[in-house]
Amino acid sequence: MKRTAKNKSNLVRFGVALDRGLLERFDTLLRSLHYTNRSKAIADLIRERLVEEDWLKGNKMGVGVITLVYDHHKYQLDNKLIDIQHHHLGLVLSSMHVHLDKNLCLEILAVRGNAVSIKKLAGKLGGLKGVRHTSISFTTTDLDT
Ligand code: NI
Repeated sequence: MKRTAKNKSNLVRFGVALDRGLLERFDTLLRSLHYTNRSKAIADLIRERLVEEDWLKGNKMGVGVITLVYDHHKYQLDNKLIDIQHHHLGLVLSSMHVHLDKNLCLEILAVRGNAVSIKKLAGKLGGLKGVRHTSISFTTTDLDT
């Protein structure tokens, strides 16, 4: 039967066969994350994977966060970290510094650019002596999908 009502929604329903145990674990995760809608959770997962794929190709602009934990007693490390950021003004949007304890500092950088440039920057910062941990997370401003 042909639909007469105009459906402007792009929603598509499809069936997925999953292992029962896998689905139960997924539902447990969704409850812990306070998801009330399994469809939204699956759409979020797919979107996350697509964003990651675009980033890995390095050809799309994205925004992200570089997180660094470092020992501020390390000679000149603060200056080196700041110096590198000053040389990447096109990538670094903002930074936040947190004194974690007597020795450790947390530096959080909001960045915008392509994956290759941001990974390079994170590598430069994270490769300095005294940096204990570096992580990058990224997302996109292109949320049409
Ligand atoms: Ni500090």
